[in-house]
Amino acid sequence: MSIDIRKQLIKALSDADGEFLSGQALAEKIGCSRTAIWKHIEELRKDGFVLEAVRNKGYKIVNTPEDLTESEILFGLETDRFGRYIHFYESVESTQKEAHRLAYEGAPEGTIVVSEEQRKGRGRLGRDWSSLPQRGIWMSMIVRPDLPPQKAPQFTLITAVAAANAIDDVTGLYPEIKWPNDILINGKKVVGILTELQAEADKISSLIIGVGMNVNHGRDDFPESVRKTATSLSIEKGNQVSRAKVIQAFLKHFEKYYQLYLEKGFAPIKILWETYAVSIGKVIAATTVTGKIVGRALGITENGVLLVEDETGTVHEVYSADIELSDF
Ligand code: BTX
Repeated sequence: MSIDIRKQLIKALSDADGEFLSGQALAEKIGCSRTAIWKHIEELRKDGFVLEAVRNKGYKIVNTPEDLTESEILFGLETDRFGRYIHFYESVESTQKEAHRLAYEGAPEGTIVVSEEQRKGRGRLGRDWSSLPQRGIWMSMIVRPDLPPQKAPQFTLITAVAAANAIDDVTGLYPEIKWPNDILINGKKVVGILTELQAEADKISSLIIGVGMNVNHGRDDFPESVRKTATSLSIEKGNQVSRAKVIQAFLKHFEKYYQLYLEKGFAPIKILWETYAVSIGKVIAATTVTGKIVGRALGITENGVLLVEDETGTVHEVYSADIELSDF
């Protein structure tokens, strides 16, 4: 409902073509209270709209948040390969789906697919990923390492380190990684990572790594189901964040860590990962496909597998799970 008001408000203000519209006129037009208008105006400001308000005249939009474009991503990009081939869309079902198709067709390593909106963004295990237009980074990357498929999960961790590092660089915020694929700020999810595989026999043919990052969402932008657990960079930072800059920083760090991994293996990535890890040393509940393990997270192995020690002292190797951090 409130997202609707917001949309109508933006439409009314842009249709006004630079003329002022009073709070009363807007309230009547949209069919809501003047307080609601005022609240949404404040939300728009937080999201980077520059609005002028004049007593007895009303409001007008002076400037809108920057759109994400291919040239914005390329301008200032410091990588050699990653992000050099960009497939940019206004709206797709899922950037993963597009990247899979491109990978089958032979797209080179470093190709990225970015969309302003995903109509059916996906998480792990068939879950949904909310991907509102213009608010976030909805991106998939094609990576073609010459490695066996068992190594694929390590790429989720390399990606998490690169994303955490990019957030840290661009915003100065303090991101934490929750094994294996979530990045949290102040305990709330800001990034989700989805690593999918195309393999032939015992060799990776390509990895499709999806990164979903909430960047310029206001609180009301999230669907009710995740409003309490999700956050965005702009909510945490208190101002608009350039999506292009975050993408550039992410690609730069990913390229660097990927190279490091190819040269030195997982050990240096593990150290970097641990510096951002939130779950290590804590009591957690890991829900796997076979059941729930409650215990202390000891750390990750050289392969990126999570080690959890239960109360009997048995150490479990967890390859894939949903983790709850709690005070059990
Ligand atoms: P996940 O399975 O770990 O998390 C999915 C869960 O996260 C959902 O069930 C929901 O509870 C919550 N959630 C949904 N949307 C959001 C959001 N915007 N912010 C915070 N929490 C949310 C995580 O899966 C992997 C997500 C990858 C998304 C990228 S976007 C680009 C690429 N294309 C695509 O379709 N998926 C990937």
